[in-house]
Amino acid sequence: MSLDSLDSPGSLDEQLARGFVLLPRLLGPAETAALGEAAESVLTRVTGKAPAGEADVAVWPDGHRLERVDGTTVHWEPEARPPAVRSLSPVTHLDPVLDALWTDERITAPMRRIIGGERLGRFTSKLNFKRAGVGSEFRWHQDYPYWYCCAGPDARDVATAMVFLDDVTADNGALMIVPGSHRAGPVPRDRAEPTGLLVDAARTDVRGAVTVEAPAGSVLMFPGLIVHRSGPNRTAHDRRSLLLCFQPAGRPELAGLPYHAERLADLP
Ligand SMILES: O=C(O)CCC(=O)C(=O)O
Repeated sequence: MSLDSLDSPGSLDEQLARGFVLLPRLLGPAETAALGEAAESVLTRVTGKAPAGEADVAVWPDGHRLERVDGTTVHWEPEARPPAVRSLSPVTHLDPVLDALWTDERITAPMRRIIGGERLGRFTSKLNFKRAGVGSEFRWHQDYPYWYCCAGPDARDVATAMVFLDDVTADNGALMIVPGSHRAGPVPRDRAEPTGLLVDAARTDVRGAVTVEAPAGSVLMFPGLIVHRSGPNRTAHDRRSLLLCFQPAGRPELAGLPYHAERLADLP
C-alpha cells in the first residue's frame, strides 16, 4: 500500500480478514513527536550505561550483539560504525509517555478484535530505531517462533501494534507483509540460517506481499503468524517505531519466561 491509498485501507473487518490492520494517522503530530522525544531520551539514558556492547553482552548465533541494561535488551546494528542501536526491548517500563499507550483505547479497541478477547495483557514492547543509512534489513520471518521458544503454544495469541514515529516509505525500510499468511500457521524455517528463526522464502509463497507505507502517527497491527520483512534504511532520515505486543490478560510477560531453543524442533 502506498501513501496514496491510506484514506481507504478498507473496513476493520476487511483488514482483519487479510490479517493486518493499518490505522492511518491514529496519533496526532504533537503526540507522535512526544513519543519520538521519549524514545530518544530512553536511548540516551540506556546507552550512557551500555557503551557499545561492553556490559552483560550476549552474542546471538548470527553475530548480533545483545546487551542487558536497566531491564531492557540493547540490540546493536551488526555493521554500523560508529555503533548504532537497532532496538531496545522491552522498553515501555523506561518512560511513562511510552507506557501510556498500553491503555490507549484507540489502540486497545482494534487490538481486542484481533486477539478476540475482552481483556488484554502485555506480552512485550520494543523500540526499533532503523537509523538513517545504517538501519539494517530484517529478513522474512514470523514473530511466532521467537515467542514460541518462550511462551509455547500461547504465542499464537500474541499480536503487535506497531506505532510509526516517522514517515515510512519503501526506501526507509517499510514492512512488507504477505496478506493471509497467518492462516497457514508456522511456515518452513531456513535451516541454513544460524538462528533457525527466519522463514525459508524458497519454500514459502511471498509473491503477494504488500509494502506498507504510512505517515508518522499511523499504527499497523498484525498477529505473530503473519509473514513479514523489512528492508534496510537507505535514506537520510530515521524510521523509528514503537511495538506493543499484546496477549490475553493473565498470562506471563515475555521477560519472565526462559528461552527454550529446543522448542524450535516442534516447528516446521
Ligand atoms: O521494524 C522493523 O523493521 C521490523 C520489525 C519486525 O519485523 C519485528 O520486530 O518483528
